[in-house]
Amino acid sequence: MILDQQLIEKHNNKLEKKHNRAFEFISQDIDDVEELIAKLQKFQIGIPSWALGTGGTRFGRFSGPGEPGSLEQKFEDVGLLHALNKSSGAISLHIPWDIPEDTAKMKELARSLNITFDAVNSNTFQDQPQQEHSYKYGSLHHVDPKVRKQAIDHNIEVINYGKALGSKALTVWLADGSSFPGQLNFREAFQNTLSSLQEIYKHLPEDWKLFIEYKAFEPYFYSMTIGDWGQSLLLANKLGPKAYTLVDLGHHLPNANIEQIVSLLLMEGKLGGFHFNDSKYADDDLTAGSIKPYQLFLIFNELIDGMDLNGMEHATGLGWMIDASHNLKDPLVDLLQSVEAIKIAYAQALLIDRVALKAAQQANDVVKSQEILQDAFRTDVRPLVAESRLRSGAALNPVLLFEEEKLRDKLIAERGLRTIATGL
Ligand SMILES: [Mn+2]
Repeated sequence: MILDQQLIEKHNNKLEKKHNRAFEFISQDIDDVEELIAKLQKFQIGIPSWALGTGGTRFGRFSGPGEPGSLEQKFEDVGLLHALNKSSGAISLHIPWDIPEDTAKMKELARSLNITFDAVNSNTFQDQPQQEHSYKYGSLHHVDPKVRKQAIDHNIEVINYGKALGSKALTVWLADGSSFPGQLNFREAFQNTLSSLQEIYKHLPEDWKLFIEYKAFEPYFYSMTIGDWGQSLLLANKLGPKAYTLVDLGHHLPNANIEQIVSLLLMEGKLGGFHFNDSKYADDDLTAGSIKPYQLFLIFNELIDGMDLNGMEHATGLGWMIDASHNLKDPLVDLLQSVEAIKIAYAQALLIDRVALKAAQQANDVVKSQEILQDAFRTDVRPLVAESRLRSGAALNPVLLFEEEKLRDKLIAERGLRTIATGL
């Protein structure tokens, strides 16, 4: 479905008066509001192809009506999101759930929808029907070289799809680990993983990045072979300059200080990408900012601080992507809410008085440091984010427009009630 631009204009006209009042009010206290708005306009968050259908849990999946039944329809959904918020201008493909058979046609479709290709993702955590060897006991870390070879070849195939589409990064997340003490020789598992990644790295084009994602537990419950940022960083350092660590917010043990991890990875020049989601317990796949918005803000504080120090462009310096697909909300509305929460946290972090914060830190002024951070966090920046959307030709309130115009009903009318998207 292609969104009629007139619907956005009609929606914006209705809300503009109230919005203008709110925007003028907040603008008075911001030194360079134009620069801030320009940064917000540029900031794009990639949408994963597997988040466009309702996510399941290990107990079941309750698919919603009108889900995208093909890769083309997934592209259209991302195009729809991007038309609504002008902040979701990229799609991240997961192979083999979403194989672009005709890459020229898919590129053309993406171009027509004004979206680009984010990192491509390999999948060696499930067995596919025609596959020779099983990944039951892991993939790149496997004790059997034949299994490792199969997993390496799959990753090279994913790179080739990405090359044809115009992606610039491969994300590797491994479900390799063990569930019982004694099952694995940790050292050999790590060394096998390293040598497998070295093979994949050889096939990475010069201008590509390899993102190594870690996860503390699940699907294995005793050890994960790339279980934390230390193990990921170790691999990235051994692989070379094109390899980076990728931080997924849901992949840590409870109460981990993710902002500190982000800070140190940026210091080492080894933070490559980011997967946004939120959680109460672990990898809950909930909407970004729905449970711990202050943590999200503190992470953006470190991201901006570290990126500015390294002279990195906020919008393009790291791979920004949502990785969440839960089982209750309409997936498109959920993604709109996630993008909004991410941009709110980014805008709040842009408001931090960094000179004053530095001075307070140097003076060991603990109270002042907290006041400076919380002053930014407690500022209602929604009019700034809305203004950036308005100037980009998007909707002032995308979630409201989606509901008012009954966009899901229109998708159901096009696709029917029973289409089911590929994914978890
Ligand atoms: Mn992830």
